Amino acid sequence: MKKRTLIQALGLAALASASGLSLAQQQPFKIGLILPMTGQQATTGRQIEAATRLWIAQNGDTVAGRKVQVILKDDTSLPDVTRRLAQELVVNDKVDVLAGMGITPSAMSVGPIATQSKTPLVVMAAATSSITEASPYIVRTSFTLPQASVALADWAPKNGLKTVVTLVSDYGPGLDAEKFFKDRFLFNGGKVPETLRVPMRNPDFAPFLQKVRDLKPDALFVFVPSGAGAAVMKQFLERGMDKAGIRLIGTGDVTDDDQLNDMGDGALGVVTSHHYSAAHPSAANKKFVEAFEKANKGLRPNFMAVGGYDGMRVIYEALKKTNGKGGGDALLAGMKGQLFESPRGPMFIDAQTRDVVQNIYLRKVEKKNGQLYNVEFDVIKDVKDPGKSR
Ligand code: VNL
Repeated sequence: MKKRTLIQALGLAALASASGLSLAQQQPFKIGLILPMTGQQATTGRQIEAATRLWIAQNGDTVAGRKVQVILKDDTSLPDVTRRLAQELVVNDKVDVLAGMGITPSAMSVGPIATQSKTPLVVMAAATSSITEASPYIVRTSFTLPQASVALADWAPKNGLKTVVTLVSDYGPGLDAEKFFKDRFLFNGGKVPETLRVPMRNPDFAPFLQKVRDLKPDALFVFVPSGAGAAVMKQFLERGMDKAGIRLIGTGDVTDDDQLNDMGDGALGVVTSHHYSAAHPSAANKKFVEAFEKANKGLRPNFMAVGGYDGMRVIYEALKKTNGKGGGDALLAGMKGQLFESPRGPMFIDAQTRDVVQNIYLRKVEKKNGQLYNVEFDVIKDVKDPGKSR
């Protein structure tokens, strides 16, 4: 009996080594996914969680013979909580990869943990340029505000907009949007009579919009984080700013696909620049949107969902390259330089900066089949983050 057990054990060991499996590989590969599932940024968490579930449903939960396990934690978008959760995931759960990061302060707070533990951190949402410099283990699959803002600063003066007031959320991505829009717009001969900043938490846009109305620029450029766009749009229209001849422009965060359809016809004609639209006309995107909506009671995927979906691809491909072995440095190496077709279009992880290189599209809100969409009308190809050359 004893002998038989030993022989069986040896047989299993031989089988395991023949298939290249070590004991460590029989442990699940753990992804510590930290998202704001409640609180002000909950829509971002919901979108990314749904996208990671869709990725796994479509691609399986086993990669190179290794079972993948996602451990989801809600940081309520408070960076102190993000940091504590990341610490616990690394120390107690021994996760192989950290991922998520709904807002910039969350991503920044986890940078040192990623570095010290040599754990790759895949930033799926946050979009301040400098995030990738917070740790050599950070890889980004979302976008950067400089990437999105410069395109619009080139478009605006060619389309009759000579004076533009900026209105941004007063933290990392907003300051990036303001700086990169303004610098480029001034360079192109435009005028920026005022730069306005609203608090990130519980913003009241009314006093700022009143000020814009009084200044009467050709356009108002807006950056607010995903989820806040509908409030801006509502107050912009309620104040009759459009009727006063002021156009609303911005990065695509303001006409977020998550909310756009509820904004009403007042949103028609709003021009934004961004890396993803649910209306992006490719077969890959059509398939993605249909599957996402089907799996989520008709919820339309937004740019956050795409950041999560592509983040999962980057993790899966890196794990494949290590033949299921993993290891922080090997995974990081496997993430660098990935090039693939995303639902957003072609995308590339720059091996040097670990940041995303992608197309930026100019889009206009139009009605298609009774629904509002950001319809792309121009593209700037393979845009690197302009923030990296500062
Ligand atoms: C950030 C940037 C967050 C863009 C966003 O929505 C967004 C960020 C939550 O870096 O904090 O749309």
